[in-house]
Parts: sequence; C-alpha cells; structure tokens
Amino acid sequence: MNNIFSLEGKVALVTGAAYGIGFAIAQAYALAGAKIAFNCRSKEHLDKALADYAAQGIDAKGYICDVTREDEVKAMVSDIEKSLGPVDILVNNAGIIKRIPMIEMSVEDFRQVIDIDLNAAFICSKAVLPSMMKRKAGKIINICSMMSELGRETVSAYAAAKGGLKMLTRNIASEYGQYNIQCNGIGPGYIATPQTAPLREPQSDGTPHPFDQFIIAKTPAARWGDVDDLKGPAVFLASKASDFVNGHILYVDGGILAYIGKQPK
Ligand code: NAP
Ligand code: GCO
Repeated sequence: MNNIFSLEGKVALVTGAAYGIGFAIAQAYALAGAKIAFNCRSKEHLDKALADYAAQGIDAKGYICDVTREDEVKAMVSDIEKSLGPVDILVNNAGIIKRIPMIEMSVEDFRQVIDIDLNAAFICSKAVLPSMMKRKAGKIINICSMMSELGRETVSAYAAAKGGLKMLTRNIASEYGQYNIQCNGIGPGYIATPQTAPLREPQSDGTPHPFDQFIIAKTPAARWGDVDDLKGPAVFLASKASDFVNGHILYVDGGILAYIGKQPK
C-alpha cells in the first residue's frame, strides 16, 4: 500500500511555496520522494525559503516568477524541464487575499486578486499540460478554499476567484482526463499562516480576536487548521492512489462545511 502514495522520481512544481501552505505541501512531496521546484515574487522570500528547505534536507529549486506573467511561467517551466525533468505534479497554490467591503474595493484590487488566484492557475496549467498530454500522465492540484463554496463580508474578489478555481478544476478534469491527467482541488479550512494572521491577532486588551473565536465556534474540530493537516491530502492527490479521482475538491476544513456552528449557551 505504501507504494501507491510514493512520489519517487516525480517532479513537483508548487507555486508560491516560499512559506505557508505551499511550503508544507512541498515538504511533504519531498518526503514522499519528489524533486521540488517552487516560486515566489520576492528575492528575500526566495533566499529564506531555500535556506528553510535546505534545513529540512530538501534540495529545492527556487524561482523568482510572478504566476500572472505567462512569459515568466513558461521560462520557469522550461528551466525546470531542463534541470529536473518535465513537471509531473503542479500545485497552483500561489494566492493573495484583499479584505475590503466590495463597494469600497477598487477595480484594480478586484482584478489583482482574480489575476493571481484564478488567471494564474490557467496560465500555469496551460504551461505544463502539453508535456503531460504527451506523456499521458499528470497531476494538477488547485488550492481552493471555503470561499469556493461560501461567501463572507469583505472577500468578494477572493470568493469569486476561488469559486472560479473550483470550476476551472472541474473543466481541466473534463478536458484532459482522457490523457490520464487528474485535476483536483484542495479546499483548506481556516489555516494558521501569514495570510490569516490578521484574523488571529489578539485584541489590544489581550482577549482573542473575535474572528478567531468565530472560527473555533464554526469548526467541529474546535481549532484552526495547521499547514501539516494538508500534507496527507496533498500527497494523496499527487500520487497513484488518486488515479481515478478527477474534478474533486477535497475539503480539509475540520468539518466547517458540514456544521451549522456551535449553538449559543
Ligand atoms: P501566504 O502565506 O500568504 O503565502 C502565499 C504565497 O504565494 C507566498 O509564497 C507568496 O510569495 C506567493 N505569491 C503571492 N502572489 C504571487 C504571485 N503573483 N506570483 C508568485 N507567487 C505569489 O498564503 P497561504 O495561507 O499559505 O495560502 C496559500 C494558498 O492557500 C492560497 O492560494 C490561499 O488562497 C489558499 N488558502 C489559504 C487558507 C488559509 O487559511 N491560510 C485557506 C484556504 C485556502 P511572494 O509574496 O514572495 O510572491
Ligand atoms: C478569510 C480567510 C479565508 C481563508 C480561506 C478559508 O478572510 O475569510 O482568509 O478566506 O484564507 O480561504 O478557506
């Protein structure tokens, strides 16, 4: 059974994996035997990430590449192919969020979130699919969200992008499943990373952030998720174990989507 979860000999590109969820997924893939490539936009983040991977004994190949730029993505994928081999596993993880009430949000801000959180997955998937089609094998994993299913105040652009990403996942699965390419999504719940740090900061009087308490009450597991909670699901969707799973969004959310929320005492 262990072998069906092995990624030995595979090349994995995890976008935005300088830290946070992407870093944890790349770590898990390396442990499962994959060769790792990752990217981010900032040289500072890249240098620190390379040191962090090395400290874990992972010889990751890092790139400064903005996933919204097709020319940069194509150049990165081409270099990965030359140095590590063709990309077997693509994780579209890079993403941002802007928490602004919709009527106060500028068109530029809305467009930037859509560009990074949705259009970039199209760009990166398009860059790796032709080679996967030739080799009749490939795994694409899109990092969706609770906001692929639910809305909430101030995250209109993010929810629109993550809802679109769910349907892009299903469309890639539909269009390329015949080439033995599986495209699935992971929908993390509320995970403790830099992206959600503002929602967890204690208040000036030291009491927990109201949103922190809200999430604890909405999650049957009664805790925030940790990036380690995503490692097993990510390895499953990248491995042979999921060769007949396609177009599926695997929610790793501690039960939020199943739960009406803790009843007030
Ligand atoms: P994070 O801590 O903010 O990390 C985001 C990563 O993406 C960073 O490495 C960042 O590096 C990179 N990035 C951002 N824009 C980029 C661009 N245009 N090109 C290349 N890299 C870019 O976020 P996270 O919490 O780990 O989230 C990772 C993914 O999971 C995102 O798609 C997010 O929407 C999703 N997600 C997060 C949660 C959660 O609770 N944390 C839950 C559900 C889904 P640079 O800034 O250096 O580019
Ligand atoms: C927010 C959070 C969420 C999480 C995640 C939940 O402001 O509501 O940032 O969007 O990041 O996407 O799955």
